[in-house]
Amino acid sequence: MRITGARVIVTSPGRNFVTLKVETDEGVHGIGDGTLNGRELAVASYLADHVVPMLEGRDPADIEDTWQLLYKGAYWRRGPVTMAAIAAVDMALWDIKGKVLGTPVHNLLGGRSRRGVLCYAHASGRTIEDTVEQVLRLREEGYRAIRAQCVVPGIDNMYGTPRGDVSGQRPDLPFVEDGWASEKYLRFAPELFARIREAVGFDVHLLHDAHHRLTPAEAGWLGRRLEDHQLFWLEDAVPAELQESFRVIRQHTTTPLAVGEVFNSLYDCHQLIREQLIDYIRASVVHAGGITHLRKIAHFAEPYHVRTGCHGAADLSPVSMAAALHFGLATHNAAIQEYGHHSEETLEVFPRAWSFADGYLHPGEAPGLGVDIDEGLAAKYEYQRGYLPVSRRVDGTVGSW
Ligand code: GCO
Ligand code: MG
Repeated sequence: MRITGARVIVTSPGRNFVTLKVETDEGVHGIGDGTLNGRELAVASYLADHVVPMLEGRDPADIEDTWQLLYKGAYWRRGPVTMAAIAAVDMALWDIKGKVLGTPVHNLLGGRSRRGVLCYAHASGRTIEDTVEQVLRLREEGYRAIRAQCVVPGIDNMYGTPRGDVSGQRPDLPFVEDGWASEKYLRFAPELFARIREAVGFDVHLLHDAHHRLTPAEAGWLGRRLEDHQLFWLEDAVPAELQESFRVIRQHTTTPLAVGEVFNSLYDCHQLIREQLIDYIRASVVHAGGITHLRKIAHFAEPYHVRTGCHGAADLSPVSMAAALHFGLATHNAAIQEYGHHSEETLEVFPRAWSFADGYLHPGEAPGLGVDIDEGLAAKYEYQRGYLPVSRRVDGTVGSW
């Protein structure tokens, strides 16, 4: 069996997605996600201009060898663009292998470790009351784990919350600018979780994302004050380029720590894992080199009591979600999966076997990844240039969004 070609499909059903479709001489095809939010066309070009010519004529069964060829063969290593491109190929090859063998990808990864993959949904409010109400509604819908984010009084626009008044935003910029003031947030967040716990009690997991904006000392302070509210995790408390900064946080709190959605490889997190500085690694199947590399991260983490909680915001396509769920069903130390809901238009472009029931996601039993792309429909949604927001502190300096 040989790969005859591969095509990059860029579509924007509400937001941009980059999909690779790999075709073979036996008529079987596989698909993979290579979406990098805000920098999509860099991956599309990396794939079309540099990777696709290397795939033609190869046996799609040799997944590990193809991975090594694309990783080591480029000489230039790692980074989100490279690793998302490799991931797209990797997912497509696992998809093909499953289809050829007539079995779901999770069966190729060792079979089922659990009944379904625990997932968390997002509650995001402008006020504490609003956020509490959303948590209650999501619990009613069957979610057993819920991430809660709320606008902090005095910081009108910030990550993870509904946008407020943006009339003051500069019209000459293609991106929006959010604000930030750590001291306001630090006083507010413990109050938010106290009020949520009062309303829902302790029979639901609560999560929170600080989105890289604190210093280690601030994160330790916050983690300690959240301990009584028993969070499932505090995510991205500090930017993690400096892995040793998590030592400081660890010394001050036992609130479980999660990090890694912007990581691309095991080399970004080996110290965090080896020194047990975190509890959950959030690397995703698309931004960390596909199923092949994500498994290596998970296996490395297992003896250190670190479990996975893969990034799954809505800017990772339904193809990524399928791959993450096969990985999550099979991998023993996969703890939870983020479930950022896709728009109806997106779900129509990507017909899929995966589903949600009673707090758990399941990849389904279809051969391969169990997800496809409707190319006719995809062609109707043209690429739209888009940027992530930028965050500025009170004095105007750029911070981490
Ligand atoms: C999360 C993430 C996302 C990212 C987004 C960037 O926890 O889901 O923080 O919301 O910000 O995926 O493209
Ligand atoms: Mg996050």
